[in-house]
Amino acid sequence: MSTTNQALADWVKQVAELTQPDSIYWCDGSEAEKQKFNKMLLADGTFKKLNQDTHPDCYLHLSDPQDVARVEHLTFICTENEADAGPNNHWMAPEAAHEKMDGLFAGCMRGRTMYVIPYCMGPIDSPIARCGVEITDSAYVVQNMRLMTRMGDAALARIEREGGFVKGLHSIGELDPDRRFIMHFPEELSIQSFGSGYGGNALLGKKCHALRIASYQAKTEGWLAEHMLILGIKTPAGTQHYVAAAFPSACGKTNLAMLIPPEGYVKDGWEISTVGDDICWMRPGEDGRLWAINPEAGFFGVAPGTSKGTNPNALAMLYKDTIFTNVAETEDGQPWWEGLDDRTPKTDWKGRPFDAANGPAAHPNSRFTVSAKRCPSYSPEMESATGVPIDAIIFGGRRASLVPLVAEARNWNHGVLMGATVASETTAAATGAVGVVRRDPMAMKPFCGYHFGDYWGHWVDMQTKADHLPKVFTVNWFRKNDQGKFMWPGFGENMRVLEWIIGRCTDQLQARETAIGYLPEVKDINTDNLDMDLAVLEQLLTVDVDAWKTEVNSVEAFLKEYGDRVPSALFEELLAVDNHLG
Ligand code: OXD
Ligand code: MN
Repeated sequence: MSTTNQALADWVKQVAELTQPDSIYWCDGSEAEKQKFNKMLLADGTFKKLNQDTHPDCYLHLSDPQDVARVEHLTFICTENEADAGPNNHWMAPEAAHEKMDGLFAGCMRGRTMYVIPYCMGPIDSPIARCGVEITDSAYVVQNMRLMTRMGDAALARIEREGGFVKGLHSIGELDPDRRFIMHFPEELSIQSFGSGYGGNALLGKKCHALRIASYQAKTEGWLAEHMLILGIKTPAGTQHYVAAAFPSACGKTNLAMLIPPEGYVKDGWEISTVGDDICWMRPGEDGRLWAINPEAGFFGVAPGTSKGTNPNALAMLYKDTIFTNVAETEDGQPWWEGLDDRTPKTDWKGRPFDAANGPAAHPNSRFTVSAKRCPSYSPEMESATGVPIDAIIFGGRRASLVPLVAEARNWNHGVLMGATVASETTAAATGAVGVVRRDPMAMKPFCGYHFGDYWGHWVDMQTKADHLPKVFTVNWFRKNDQGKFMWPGFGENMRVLEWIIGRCTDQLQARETAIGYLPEVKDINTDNLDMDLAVLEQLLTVDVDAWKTEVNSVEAFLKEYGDRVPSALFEELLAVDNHLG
């Protein structure tokens, strides 16, 4: 097979000359191809069959123990001008990066097959979607891309119709951490990744294309590529709303994306649907609203902690057609991870007999890869070419104190400030030290393909591109009391906060104006059937003026780290907060 797209044909030929594969295989995306690859991966030991009675078509892959996560210190943005990559990225000059990568790729596919994967990020017929081609020597990557993207003939046909595509070149090399680099060339719309087979480093459609390269494209073209879930919320009156939400890791993003509302809400007719769990591309529509697609087709989620209690929808989708990476196995060949249930696994993620002395049975970053269609809360709107209109953007962090349960931005720029200052806080429990605040603007710290100052400027500029931008909110599920106990129940109960947000978006609820934005009246948070002291809720909705004064100073110092590219609008909003605090 080949292609009528000359640029693609030339590139594949050039890569083959460099990498010297034994053969070249163009992926067509068919069911027959999927079966063929599964057989091949079983035969060479990359996949192990899990219990086919309880988990039909589920496979286990145990990776190289040194290749289990993204490698931010080896991830580079290679722009001509160093300043354009910003202090938020590692930078390498494109020429030097190409020289280094050419050296690594030279001859690296000898004795291997080179797979060409045409893929589309987003529904094939969506004008918001974009195509790419990943060349890889890993059949495991092919099987993951099959679940995570629309890949094969349909994507190739679109590339041949449209012309443009993002070039992604990947080789597992020798899986040597000392010969591992993830390079991005935003100005060339290309990615080169060597030495890792881990999802975030190797499934180039995901973080590399859909966030780092796409965020750069989005700035150039006037849209947004964000690290956000997309959630559908249908009210008992039958009105459909959509929210997009950004959370740093370990803040319950996948759980929120698949939330099951409390029983009373379900009885009343509220419905939650999942459009996306990780990435959101938003474009201004003719109506002035932001229209969003999930560029992905599947979920690449963290397994540990997923259970009937925390995320029943996620658990339900993992019984069929799923690839598990680095989880443990039970006696009867079922996948297992910490937090799943109280069984004891037989083997751990290194394939050894389980021994608690060796640490967790499943790697803490062990993953499942599964088609989004397997999720009980899957929204058919995931296939919509126009995408879904976003009513609210939510930024969440993990703050043990200070940040209220929910607050609404006064205006768009204030919302951008809220997003730019998202933070997670860890407590050094052993020493009793104060929480360390780690800022993760828009949860994009590892994923923004250019200078954060320019990125915030682009967010501010969206006002000139769309007349009906979503309202912006911050949420914080993680406040703790003096005894170190969580004050808000979280999980499905977060629905109560979503109801308030929808009430604000539809002008059905009043709010109190405070120095840090609009906050709910305690009475406006629905506490039906919730065993919660209203005094605690009141605490969660109180602004501590002194603590916020300190926060304002911390935010100012943080923004200044990004130099003179930070839009003045953010400092003006910060000053407004400061003035309101008195
Ligand atoms: C992810 C991440 O894997 O954000 O989604 O790291
Ligand atoms: Mn993510």
